[in-house]
Amino acid sequence: MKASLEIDIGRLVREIEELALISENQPPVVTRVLFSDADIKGRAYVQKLCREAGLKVRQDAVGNMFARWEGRDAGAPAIATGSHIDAIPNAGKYDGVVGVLGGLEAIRSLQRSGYQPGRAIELIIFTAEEPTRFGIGCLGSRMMAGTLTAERIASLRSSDGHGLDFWRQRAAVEGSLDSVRLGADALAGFVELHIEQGPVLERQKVDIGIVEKIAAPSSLRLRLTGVGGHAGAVLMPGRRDALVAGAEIALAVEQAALNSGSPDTVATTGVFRIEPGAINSVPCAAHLEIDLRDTDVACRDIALAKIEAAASEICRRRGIEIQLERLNADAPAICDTRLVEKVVRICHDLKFSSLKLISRAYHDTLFMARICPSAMIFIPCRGGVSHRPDEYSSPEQIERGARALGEMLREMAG
Ligand code: HGY
Ligand code: MN
Ligand code: MN
Repeated sequence: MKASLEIDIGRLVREIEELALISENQPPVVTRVLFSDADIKGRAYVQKLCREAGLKVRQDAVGNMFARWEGRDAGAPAIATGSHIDAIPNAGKYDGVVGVLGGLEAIRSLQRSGYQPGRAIELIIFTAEEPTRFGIGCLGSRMMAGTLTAERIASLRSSDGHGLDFWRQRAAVEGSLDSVRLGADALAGFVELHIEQGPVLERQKVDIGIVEKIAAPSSLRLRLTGVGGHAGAVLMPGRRDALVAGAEIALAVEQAALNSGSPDTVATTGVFRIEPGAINSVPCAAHLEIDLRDTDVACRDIALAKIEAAASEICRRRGIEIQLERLNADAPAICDTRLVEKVVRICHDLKFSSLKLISRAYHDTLFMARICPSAMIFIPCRGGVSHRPDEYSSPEQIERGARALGEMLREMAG
């Protein structure tokens, strides 16, 4: 019987707390948007920890970081784990970070046990899992999977109008972008540790979630242009108020999800900016970003078409000009059944209760599953809360996740 792995949970929790202090906001609020000063500092912090663990660190042309533990079988494709450290505005400490620092601690616990991997083991810190910078999530893993054309990459714009090259230069990330794509046999397998970002595991008092499927995400960006003017002088008939048109669209978004016929359809108008934003000035423009998902891609696509049709009809009726951009509409990911069964058995051996479930949040595994057999290990988070400063998983929950991950890596690396 293999010696069971010892996770240094004290150290892991300290590192999670230290990384949480690297934020664009005051603690406990974490914000670390792609290639911001906080993101750049956070990346340097994690790279330092990886080097201290004796891992060889490299970075690709879009900033995906790879920390590698060489295997005995140098020619064999590596296996990998990892997640992200970028964080949306007003976020918590654990989303993504548990998979990065928990992945590093899983590797260190294997090193301490005297284990020598057959295949190399890579810890991947993905670029821009969050959509905040460019409106599209999983930018780094999408490009590793080769799902974005050169034109699409060139068209990426942050809200202040800058393209990807501006942000890469800011972060001293260089290289040709078409070198990011991984070859079909680059990796033999991938497994990501992540907080559930939902209430199921806590409600059912289960230690470990084993993801079978990741829901199908899509997002829209709308630019509405009306006619501004003096709030006192412009009478109501014939107004072309961009905010009110946007508000009607946001209600149509909610209706499309409520009336989709599927309890798994979720739709959110998460960004709604107006111009000029003065109390006594009729809004002349509105910028909306809409997030729509479902576990069933056909259902998602019906709701997506409904939202696009409603937005056009509302703007036509209100005399508002609309620019509508579909940023992404991705297929769901199915996790590899053999890896799923491995996690089931590892949990059994470790005496952790486990439950197979669907991930309603998307993750880099959504795209890694297009490159190699992939799986996800979830741990509970308090109240299912995430993308909020009060996001929380206990040291015991994190330790169980890291131990299950460590055993998984040991099996996958042979
Ligand atoms: O939005 C998501 O599902 C992920 O947390 N970025
Ligand atoms: Mn997130
Ligand atoms: Mn995440």
